Amino acid sequence: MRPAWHQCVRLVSVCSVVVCFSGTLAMLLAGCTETAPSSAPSVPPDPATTVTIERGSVATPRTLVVPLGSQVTFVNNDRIVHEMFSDPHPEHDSCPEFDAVGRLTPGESRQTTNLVLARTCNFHDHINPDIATLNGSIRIQ
Ligand SMILES: [Cu+2]
Repeated sequence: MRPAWHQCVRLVSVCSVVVCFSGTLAMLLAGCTETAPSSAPSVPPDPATTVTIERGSVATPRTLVVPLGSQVTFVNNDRIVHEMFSDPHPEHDSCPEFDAVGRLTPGESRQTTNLVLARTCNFHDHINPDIATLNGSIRIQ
């Protein structure tokens, strides 16, 4: 027995409602993701606790004095990779907090973990350990 014409019409309209509904849902979801903030506004690094590398050397003061418990941000604004670690080279065991920085590709930045011991941490670029302008020290007090 052939389905009656009105049954086909009803089937088609049910299908269109489903398609329409899922389309609307997709649009709503897309709208939600588009209107949601893409990312929190980036906070510029605090110059008091930031070491910036540019054109093959540390561009900010190579000696910083930071408060106990703070973190130091290393920013690589150079065109080449740098690997920032604490002295001595190659053991890097004087200030393990610096292990969190390590390899920085151009444009990348990373923080030490919290510097919770009052002391002076000397650092260097593990790729260029003998380049004095890529060495520095952080006094934690
Ligand atoms: Cu090293």
